[in-house]
Amino acid sequence: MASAPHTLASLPDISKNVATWVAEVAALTQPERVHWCDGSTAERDRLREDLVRRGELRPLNPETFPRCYLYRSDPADVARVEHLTFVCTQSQEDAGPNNNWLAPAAARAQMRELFRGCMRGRTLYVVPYCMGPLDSPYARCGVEITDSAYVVLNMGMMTRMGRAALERIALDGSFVRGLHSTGELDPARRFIMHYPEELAIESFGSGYGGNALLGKKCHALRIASFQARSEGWLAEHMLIAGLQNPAGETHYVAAAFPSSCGKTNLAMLIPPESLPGWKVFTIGDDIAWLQPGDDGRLWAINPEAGYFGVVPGTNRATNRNAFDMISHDAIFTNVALTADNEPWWEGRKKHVPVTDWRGRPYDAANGPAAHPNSRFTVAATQNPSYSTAAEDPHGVPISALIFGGRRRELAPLVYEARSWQHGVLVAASVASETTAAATGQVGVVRRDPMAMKPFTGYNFGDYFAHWLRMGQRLAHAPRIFHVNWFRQNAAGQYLWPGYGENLRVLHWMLERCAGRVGAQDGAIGLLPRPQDLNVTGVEIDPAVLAELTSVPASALQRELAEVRVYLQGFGARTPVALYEELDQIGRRLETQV
Ligand code: SAT
Ligand code: MN
Repeated sequence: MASAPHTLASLPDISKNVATWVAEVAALTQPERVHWCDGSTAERDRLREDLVRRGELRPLNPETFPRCYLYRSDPADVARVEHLTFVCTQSQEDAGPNNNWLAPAAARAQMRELFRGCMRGRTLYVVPYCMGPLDSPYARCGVEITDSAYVVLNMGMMTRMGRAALERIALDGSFVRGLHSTGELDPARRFIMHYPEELAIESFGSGYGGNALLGKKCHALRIASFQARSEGWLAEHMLIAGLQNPAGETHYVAAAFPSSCGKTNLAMLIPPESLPGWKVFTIGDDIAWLQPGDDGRLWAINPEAGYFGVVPGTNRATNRNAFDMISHDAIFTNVALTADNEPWWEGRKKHVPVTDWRGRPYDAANGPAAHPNSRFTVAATQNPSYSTAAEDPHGVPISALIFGGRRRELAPLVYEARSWQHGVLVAASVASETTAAATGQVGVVRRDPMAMKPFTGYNFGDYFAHWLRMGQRLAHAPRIFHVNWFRQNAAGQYLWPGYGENLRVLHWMLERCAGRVGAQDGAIGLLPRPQDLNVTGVEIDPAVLAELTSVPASALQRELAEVRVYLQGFGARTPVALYEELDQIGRRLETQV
């Protein structure tokens, strides 16, 4: 077995720790060779060529989709597997009812047997990566060991990967240890374990997305949220965008929606022609690390360097920026193919599919041509609305935090929380219909506090308390809003046009932050009055607008009762302040009815 990395001699002690760990893992997993990734283009090209030669990666039409590739995952490995994802803290209470739990020693023992000899005949890749700008005090590093070249290619686009990250690790003195093997892709032998107290992750049996690209959900959310609690910051499932109004003022917002609810679209929104002078800049589309600044404001960095976005539905009308950025240098996972060897997905207007995502001749009877959770991977710098503020080591100051979900009923288009404390209740009460981003039934409403249900690495009761404490540390806390782009009428039609028109809602929020626009006091929170929303240039019936900004009292009453029961599920760890907020809304509701 070739092992000693050529870089080792020149590296300080901490990297020798990396090398010791790599040697231990290699002894257990028995790879044929060990490759330390340097993150160079030459390395990337070689990995790509290898995968193409082995038939695992397929080059797409070089004229229309230059340097784009198709990857087909195992048909039983197409989404995150929440029921096989565990948080292994010493005490079960610390993981909370929001996580599956196993005792760390038991989980380690079980994983050890799965990993034993699993890389025989394969290459072990050592992938050092940095989450956040390399020179940011808020960035954190990790090393992922994986036997998947596809994972290496994706990590190379999604993170700052390679030699520079290893140098940063030497400065930091610590790193998150992530061990990943695709194993035999047997769903019965698939586990994603997190050991937040040891800053470690072990993932076996999946090669897909958040199960396998360990920098993303495993590190930047589950492990980081745990670290953030003890260090006094927040790791959140949020896009970050800069909004420039026609007067030239730019404000930054961070918004949390569950997977596959439009974060990527909002982060790179294109203002409609009827809203001239507006510009939207993207800082990030999925994860935000938020730190209180010396100035009392909340500052955000995007720990990622690329996007792993949902492909279906992307076209020139819905998201021209996304459509343009995925037309070159992209990896497509589980999309269909046209006769011209172009990628195809539901919602792509041009062409027709001839081969489905599994590689079979396309037949509508088999379901959609592209998998509903098919994804693109691209470097963030390919986005036409990419902002270089994403590279600012201190991040950007946040004016508004936005929460939302996919809800047919109840939740109005937008409302504002009365205070930080009320906002924490609003965020903790988020519920959304499930999507194809995780395996399981699609379209059932479930509670998804802060859109972090699958991603908080500790007890939600403690998490809510941490959020409340963070507010106390912010002299100029962002305002908190809730949105719902997905409200439907009785006939099942969407009431709000969505996409670019969502900027009208963001406009109201920014005007609220500036104290320039009014609101009406509703039991649920502060709602725009019809005259407060800028609807010039969009066709929307005043009656529909009234419906969108109203909340049926009986439904809200039911919701309050459900939220109370949900919060009680975290026992004594739920902060009393959240019940006080619930009581207050209940009282307002009574006096209103
Ligand atoms: O599979 S991922 O977790 O990377 C994507 C998502 O669910 O948001
Ligand atoms: Mn996500």
